[in-house]
Amino acid sequence: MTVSIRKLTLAAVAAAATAAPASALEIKSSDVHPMGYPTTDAIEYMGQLLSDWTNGRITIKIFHSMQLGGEKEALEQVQLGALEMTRVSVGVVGPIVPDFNVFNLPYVFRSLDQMHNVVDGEIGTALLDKLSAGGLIGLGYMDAGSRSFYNKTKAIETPADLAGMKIRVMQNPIFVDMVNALGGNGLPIAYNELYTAMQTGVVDGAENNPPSYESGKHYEVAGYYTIDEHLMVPEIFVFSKKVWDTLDEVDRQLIRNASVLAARKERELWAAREKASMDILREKGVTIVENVDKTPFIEATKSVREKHGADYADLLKRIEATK
Ligand code: GTR
Repeated sequence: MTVSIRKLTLAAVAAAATAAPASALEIKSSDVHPMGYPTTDAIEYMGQLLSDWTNGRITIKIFHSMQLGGEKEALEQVQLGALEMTRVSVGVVGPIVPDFNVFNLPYVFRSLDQMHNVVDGEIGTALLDKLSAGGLIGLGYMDAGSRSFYNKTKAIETPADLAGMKIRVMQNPIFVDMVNALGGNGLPIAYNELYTAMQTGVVDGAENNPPSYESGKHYEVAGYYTIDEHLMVPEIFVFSKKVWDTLDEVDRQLIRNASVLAARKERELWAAREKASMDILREKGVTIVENVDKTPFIEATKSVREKHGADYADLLKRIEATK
């Protein structure tokens, strides 16, 4: 099933060679993460491939580390065509293409394999296609593991420990409802404002995967981490439809081929980084609650799956049936 790197490269080079001379294209792409993170490194790799295939005619310039602000703004810029590309969490895509919210429901996936089979299969492709109605071209998915709670005051063992805690979530009402259903107080705040929000006590904590918690140095201000894995939200990288419509077919194919390889690269980098981040967190003395009983977390969030999943019953059944 998987197309080899060699095939994609040969096809891309052949396409580039037979094409009429096309104009130079610098793709500006943003990411909230720093260089050295799986997502930014994968996009850098994509840029190298494009540049190699076209003798430097197509390049990617990465605006990393929140240089262009948060993810909501980045998506708006891409919709307007002011920015060609961005890599974001599906968490902020739900408000643009509601079907994506099926991936934003707590405990919707049983395993990483199931999530991979969903995004790599018909469901994942159909959802990417829907993005064009929102002015975006979906290029591919990236891994982001599972998200878990962290805070500055105590080790969370059960949902009851979240009582009264202000927890930052991504800007999507589902996540506010999720934290509230667990007994906490969910507050939507942009990622680029989170560290300060925790430091100054605007919130008591947040939730994220180990690489984000570690690379954002959030453990410095919130040293209790509970591996309850309430969300497994994939990420996507998208191109501006406005710009895409001006590109010729050859360039689009080159970008598509490089995207397949970039997504594959990120998946490899992700698995390694997740382990490395957990090691760093242990080394830094973070209190990590592992082997937590997930049952009460799953039960407490049932109402969220029911409320926000109601319009997508068929889609959810197909996800459930995916191995
Ligand atoms: C990270 C994700 C980012 C961003 C961030 C957040 O895991 O990679 O794209 O969504 O979480 O919590 O805002």
